[in-house]
Amino acid sequence: MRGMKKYRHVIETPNPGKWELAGYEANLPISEKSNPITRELDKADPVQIVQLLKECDAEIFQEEDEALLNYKRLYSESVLKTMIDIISKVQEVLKDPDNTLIVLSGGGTSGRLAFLITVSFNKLLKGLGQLPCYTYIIAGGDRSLVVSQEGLEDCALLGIEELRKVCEGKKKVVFIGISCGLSAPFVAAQLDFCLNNLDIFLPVLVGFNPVSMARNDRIEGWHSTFRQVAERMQKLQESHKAFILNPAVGPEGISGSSRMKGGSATKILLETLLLAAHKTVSKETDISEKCLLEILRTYERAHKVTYTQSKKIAALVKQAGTSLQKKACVYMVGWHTLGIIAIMDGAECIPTFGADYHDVRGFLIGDHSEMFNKEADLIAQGSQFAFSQEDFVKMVLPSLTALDTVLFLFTLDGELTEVEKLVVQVKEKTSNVQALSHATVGQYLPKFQRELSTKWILNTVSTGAHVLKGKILHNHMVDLRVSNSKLFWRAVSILQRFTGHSQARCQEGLLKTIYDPEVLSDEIRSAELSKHIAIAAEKNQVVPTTLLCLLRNCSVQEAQVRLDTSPSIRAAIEASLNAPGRKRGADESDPTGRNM
Ligand code: F1P
Repeated sequence: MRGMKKYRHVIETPNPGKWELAGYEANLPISEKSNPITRELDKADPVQIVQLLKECDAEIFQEEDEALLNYKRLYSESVLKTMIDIISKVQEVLKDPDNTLIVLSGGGTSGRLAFLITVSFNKLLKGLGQLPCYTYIIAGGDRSLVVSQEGLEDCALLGIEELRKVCEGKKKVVFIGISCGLSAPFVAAQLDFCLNNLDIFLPVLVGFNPVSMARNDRIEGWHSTFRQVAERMQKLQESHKAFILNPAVGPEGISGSSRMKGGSATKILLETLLLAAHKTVSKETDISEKCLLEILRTYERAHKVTYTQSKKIAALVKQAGTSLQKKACVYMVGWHTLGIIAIMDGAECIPTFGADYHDVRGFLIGDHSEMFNKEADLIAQGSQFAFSQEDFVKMVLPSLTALDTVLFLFTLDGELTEVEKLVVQVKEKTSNVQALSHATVGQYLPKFQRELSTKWILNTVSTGAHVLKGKILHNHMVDLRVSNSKLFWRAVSILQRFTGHSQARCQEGLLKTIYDPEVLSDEIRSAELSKHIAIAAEKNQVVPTTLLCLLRNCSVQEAQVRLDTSPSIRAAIEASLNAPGRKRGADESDPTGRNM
């Protein structure tokens, strides 16, 4: 029997997926499991892709099911209670802005969301004539906002150094460390530092796995694992000295792609929490569960409103897919914070799909002064770091072709002459111009929800386009860039899933491809993981090459030729999976992945 629904929902979420059952891919945390909903995503057409990802996103709002494993969910009482406890701590900081700070930190999408939320809430304070009291840290600094640099998420000491710098002289700091998978060493070390300095810091961990599923492998140059830090925090939660906000939102539509649901849930949780804190800070009344639920429901409504446009989103997926298939580009040009969402989406395509930085790119139109910690790291840093209106006009417009797709993102609130001007210029070069415009009347969504709606659409468009390009097998990112330790182990896990070989054999195969043409010596084999990653991050198609080598028992060169002469990566792998005489892999024989 399903658990009773406690709250009136805006959307009806589908029945719980079997990922909640004990034993389903038991050795993987929720954030890395494969979602049963999207198992056939690679064979879906644009309309089906949108439908499947819509269902995955709806799981964010699904309630706890007592009949199953009993994972905490967004609407669970314990999650709402933790939010209320954190809010009162945030309010103490808001009341004393001179000596205090709220720091949001993370790597990749989590760091970009830390940035976006900081920009929004400092602006809110400015509007009220108050001092800004938010700041962000992203692994790799401001450059990582535009171009992904996952390697730096592995640097524990760098995390602490950055945190020390921003908190200098502060008497009280609320530190919000975001790591969707409870996995980034950069964030683990920062939380650990806070735990050692509880007189100043209140550490808060945001992520989407239970603590028992937090990463537990050794962190290079560091004494604890992420799980050990999280367990320490868990013990301190009762005395309100540390908090963990970690509802389950279900596996990602593309396994491990935490930029999707993880990123969306981070935005929902933190904006709800901070907005509620600001709303009630000057009132005598305490914040109530009801107030949180009201805000959370506006996000749920945004999901419903967004996917009423499924047909149009599917058309966008198709067009973006066609551009990528023809080796052309997809540009997403957004006004104000919608531009940040666009940049975020483009940057993540590089590690997720092994894309080139110019395949899918976001641009921010409008004023970007006072947004960044160190704008100089981004301005005039070359084509790879292009992100602004000036950059778009100077670097993209002149070389735009008829095969490229340009998607404009804006709100219908009076700045249309600016939009029109740019559209006219773009239309001279390509007819593949689309607009995603948010209404300010009728089906109107508030700012935060407009941003989330945009994020859902862009995630679907860029993911769907790469599915159509043949970059996904079932729902696995088989061409991910092996650029940090989490991604290294995800690569090994993908190899195991599709070949059925042992972890040791898959790891050996991966190293062979990484070091090719060098022969693997014992010295190489026993080198630190960071050495393997530094080399792998610079190479293309490391995972598909290894997969082919393992499936066909062939050389790296032969695998590369096969990939080069195949219509897509997926086609090359499927041909090898079906090659005569090959043993069936784990994914085919045991969809629960229990034998991994
Ligand atoms: C951080 C992150 C992801 C990105 C990629 C590498 O993950 O940068 O945002 O998509 O998977 O890791 P997390 O620390 O939030 O789990």
